[in-house]
Amino acid sequence: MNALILIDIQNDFLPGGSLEVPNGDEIIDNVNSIMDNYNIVVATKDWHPKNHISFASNHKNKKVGQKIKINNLDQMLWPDHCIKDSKGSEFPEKLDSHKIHKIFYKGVDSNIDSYSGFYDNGKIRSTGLSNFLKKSNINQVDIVGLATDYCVKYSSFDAFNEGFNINVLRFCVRGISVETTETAFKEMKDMGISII
Ligand code: VGL
Ligand code: ZN
Repeated sequence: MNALILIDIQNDFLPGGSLEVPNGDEIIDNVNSIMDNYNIVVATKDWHPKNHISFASNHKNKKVGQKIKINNLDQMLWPDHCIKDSKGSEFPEKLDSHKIHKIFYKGVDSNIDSYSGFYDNGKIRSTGLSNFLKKSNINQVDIVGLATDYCVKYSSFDAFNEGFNINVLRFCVRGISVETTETAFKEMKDMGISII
């Protein structure tokens, strides 16, 4: 049984959004075109409270793009994005979201960020995604979405470590910056993840 995981395909990560991924909108038609090839389609949503620690606006004298340490974890500071129940956190209209069987929410705790769709950055809280896939007898997982260099990368690492066979589909992912995206593809390959 196979599953397609849509990582954070949300308005704020698309051109015009508050944390836009360059050309992120190019993946939507491609993702729509493959959804019917899977037994199950699931999606993650970045889903932050307004006071989330990853927002530069919640720290005095800090700017977007600065890296800080919080509880010994590296934290990049972002513009406010994907605030729960906001327009920016919704799926884009063009996405065939009626084909999504279940949505998993990440970054919901104000005190810790969560790049992976499986666990938060401290590996403390599970989103339930892994259990859901295992209960559904999924062994093959294809990963698509935004952004290659953050949430797609860490979701693929966790999927790999959870024992799934995984592919990251290059024509259905885009990254925030060219450099970190190149590094992300290399790290994924080095781990044994196939990029197809
Ligand atoms: C993401 C930065 C902050 C992502 C989420 O979905 O890649 N990046 N929150
Ligand atoms: Zn976020």
